[in-house]
Amino acid sequence: MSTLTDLLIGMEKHKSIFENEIRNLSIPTCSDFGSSENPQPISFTPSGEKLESKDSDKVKQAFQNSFEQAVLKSSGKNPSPLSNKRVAVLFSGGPAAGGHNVVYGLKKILGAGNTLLGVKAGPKGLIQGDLFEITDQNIAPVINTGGFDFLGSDRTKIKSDEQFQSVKKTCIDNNLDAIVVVGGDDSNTNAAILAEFLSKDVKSDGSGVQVIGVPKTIDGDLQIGDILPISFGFDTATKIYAEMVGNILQDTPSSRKYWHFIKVMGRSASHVALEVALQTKPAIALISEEVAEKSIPLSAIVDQIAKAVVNRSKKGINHGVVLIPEGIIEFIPEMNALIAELNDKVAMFHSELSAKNNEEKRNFMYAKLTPEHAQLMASLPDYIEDMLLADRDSHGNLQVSLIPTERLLIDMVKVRVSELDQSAPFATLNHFFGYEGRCGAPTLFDAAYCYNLGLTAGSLILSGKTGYMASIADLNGGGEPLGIPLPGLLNIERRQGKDEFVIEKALADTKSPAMEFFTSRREAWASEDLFSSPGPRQLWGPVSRQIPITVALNRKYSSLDFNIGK
Ligand code: FBP
Repeated sequence: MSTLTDLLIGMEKHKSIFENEIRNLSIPTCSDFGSSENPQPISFTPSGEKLESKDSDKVKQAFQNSFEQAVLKSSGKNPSPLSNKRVAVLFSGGPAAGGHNVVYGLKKILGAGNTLLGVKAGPKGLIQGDLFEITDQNIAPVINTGGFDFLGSDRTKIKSDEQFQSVKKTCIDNNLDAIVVVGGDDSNTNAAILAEFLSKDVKSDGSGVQVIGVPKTIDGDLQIGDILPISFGFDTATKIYAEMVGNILQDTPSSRKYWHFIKVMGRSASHVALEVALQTKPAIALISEEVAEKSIPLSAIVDQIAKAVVNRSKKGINHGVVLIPEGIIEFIPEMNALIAELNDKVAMFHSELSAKNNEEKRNFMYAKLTPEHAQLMASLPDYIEDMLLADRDSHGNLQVSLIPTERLLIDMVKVRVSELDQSAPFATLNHFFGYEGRCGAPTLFDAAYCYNLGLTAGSLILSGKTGYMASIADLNGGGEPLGIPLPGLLNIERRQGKDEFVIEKALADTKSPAMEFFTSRREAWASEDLFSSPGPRQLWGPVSRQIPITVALNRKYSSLDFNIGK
């Protein structure tokens, strides 16, 4: 007879009761693909929608073989079955819940007649040629599970000639016909560039290797109106953060002693902060895009929070929650100008800086900056200065997750509250919710969305397409598989002192329905406790089919339900 300890040991290595149950969860599937268990590939036809970027002419010149602007939709027909294709899939950048189901969807749609290979550890693995075959047996344990551990991921940007040649060698050595890049804006930019580079002369007959992107990022900043309502991972991450913020909100009038300053991940855009705010209704939620648009200086942000603290204190409410988007520092006008200069100078003096300790780096940089920026930089606490000087990631992004903005705001608000009202109690705690939300088990939405993205990406490959990103639109309806031409999304942006083709991050629109709803309620949320808790995410039951509130409002859906497969 098995004992309780046997049972517990049996749950090791991803075999908890929960994990065993979710592997068997049936995954809602768009009707275009037929059944979830036995999906059939679709073929594509132009949807009538064309993408036009401000730099289209320059993109056309640079992407002569892969330039496309027409969005593709399902033709309602199945392509004549292709076989013997060898397809590699890789994860790129930060993890996001549902990635394993993209791979599962690809495996299902490619079927037994084609081979799916997994690239280990992201773009770096593609450069190094580190691939393995994905079988029905090795994928089975990761279906519906969170994380990217099946393949691993990294943030290598494929940019040097040598790296591009190594990728070509990997294609030749592994006899590849296609590569699927699962990533965010930067990784899909890389996918577009790879699609052009690999468009011909890779195989002995002079043909190329197809490249298809899949939109991943918890940040939600890879979204394109109705044709790409959201990237995968956003729903799971925001629901996890919302549960945690909801729990803290519930604690505040219980213990009645703290103001919690909670920074939430999301890099530059405030989609995550806005979504969590709409789900939980805290006293204050800052929105970076609004700060930039209205040119609100740091002192005014501090003043706004301090006044809310004092006003609530007058009503006997000495607690609250302030939600802070991860990247707000880049949107505060004076800080933005400083960071822009630092981005160029950190790139310019990279080797000199790398040999110095933090204090030496600061002093070195004061001498290189314009006097106005040097003065601003010196006025900041050391813990902020050091992070502003830290290395950018390989795509040239400031590593905003390392900047403790929540601490900076607490320090400054403390001073301002005591200036406004010395009797207002102001005890604080700070939190950063980021890594907690990226690898949780996917919500039913992310599980379904990702499986269908995998089916769409596989169908694009089997239809011979390259340079497209898979998408599922009309989430409130039955779900519509689309192919979005990556070159149509490219613009020119200045990165690390150079002009580069990039897919621009989709920032939160301050005039969007979601923002309008938020601004119509925030004063009420600031003046008294009106918070609510969305609770833990559900995979079964009445709330399991909810899409993000911001997506439903902005896409003007009539409900919060996703109806894929209904
Ligand atoms: P991606 O853009 O690669 O999806 O990454 C998202 C993110 O979680 C951001 O929200 C955050 O700023 C960043 O990754 C943190 O990066 P790292 O994992 O390298 O610490």
